[in-house]
Amino acid sequence: MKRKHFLAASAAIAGSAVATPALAQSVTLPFDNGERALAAFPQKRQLIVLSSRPVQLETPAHVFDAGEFTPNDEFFVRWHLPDVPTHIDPSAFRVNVHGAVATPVTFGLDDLRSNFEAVEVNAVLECAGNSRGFSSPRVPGGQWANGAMGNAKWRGARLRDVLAKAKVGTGAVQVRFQGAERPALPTTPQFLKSLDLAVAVNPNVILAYQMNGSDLPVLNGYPLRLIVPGYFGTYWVKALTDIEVLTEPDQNYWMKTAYRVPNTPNYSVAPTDTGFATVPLTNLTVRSFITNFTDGAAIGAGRKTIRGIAFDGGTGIRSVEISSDGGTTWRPTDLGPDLGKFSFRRWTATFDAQAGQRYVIASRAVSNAGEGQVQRWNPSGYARNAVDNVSVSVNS
Ligand SMILES: Nc1nc2c(c(=O)[nH]1)N[C@H]1C(S)=C(S)[C@@H](COP(=O)(O)O)O[C@H]1N2
Ligand SMILES: [Mo]
Repeated sequence: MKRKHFLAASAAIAGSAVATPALAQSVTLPFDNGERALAAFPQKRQLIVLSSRPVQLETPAHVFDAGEFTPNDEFFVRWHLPDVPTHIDPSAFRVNVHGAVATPVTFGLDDLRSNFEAVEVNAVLECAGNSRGFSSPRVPGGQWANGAMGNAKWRGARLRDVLAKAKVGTGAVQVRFQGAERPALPTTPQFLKSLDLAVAVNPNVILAYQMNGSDLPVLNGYPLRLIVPGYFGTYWVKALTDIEVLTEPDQNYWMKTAYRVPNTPNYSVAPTDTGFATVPLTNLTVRSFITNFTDGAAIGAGRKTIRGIAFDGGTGIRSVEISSDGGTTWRPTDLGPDLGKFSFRRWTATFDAQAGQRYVIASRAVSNAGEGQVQRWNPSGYARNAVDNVSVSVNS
């Protein structure tokens, strides 16, 4: 992509597509205060607007029925800081590797493309706060429904190969990542995330310059982002410009204070609990979704296919079961092709819809680690993976 393309894109961001009358449409997410505008931001189709400064866009549920991969132009967007990078010159772009290394190094995009083995991984990117809007009692934070997630084919260089060029020093414990955006106010902490060294050198962790076979959209971190398969999205630093090897655990706000969960079974506490210890959130929890019926739909009678997706934090899906009686009885579904242990996995089942009846359909997945979906609550609504119900009525 050429530079002028991004200048045009940034102009459109500055002009805020939300106000464009031709795109004035809205949706209501299924919880209180769920009214949202739909808008098409640069390089994006119409997505559900959670906020425009910072840009936070949710993928509509129907997209997850169309295929196991989420198209780039329908992939959700989440930034923490309002001033997102919009002027990116790919030929001038550099990522620095420094800190506890023998030789600090700087790479351009061509270096990363030509001088490192290109690897590909299918992996789900899910925001820790995905589905937070369903928390009961409600919790503060972005009120997402289930669209702060997506699955893509990521292509790039292994982080460990890049670190090897700099030669990580003895005493290194973590690696810290920084993107190109800067806070609007000096008192706002810069967005920084760190991985333990053992995680950073996992061969699945890559610096991605492609997503689903194309450049990353600007809003998803063009030209380069960190991919940490199995980990929540907060670690997947976008518009990556800086990699620092640390000899002490990172104490910055985004590691020490934000994105932590109760150190309790299932990261769960009672809403009245206080004083519990916390740990950093790491792996995704196992989830499944019904993708071809929406809650409250009216359907025709007869034999129906129920379709959905499932994923977990990196062991893969062992089974998905469905219920059409609100969870009283369960039966197996057929799993679709295995696209890798970090990917969405399709599942299908059939059920006989009797005229005039109402069905409460639910799905529940179990990972290869034996973990299932649980009802949990924590003050930030993180890692939600409760079993979802979809109620459908059959025309008589
Ligand atoms: N530079 C930068 N990278 C970032 C963030 C950010 O605010 N700035 N947010 C993180 C969070 S919390 C999530 S969920 C994902 C969202 O990625 P997406 O916008 O491509 O969907 O990006 C992560 N990487
Ligand atoms: Mo997130």
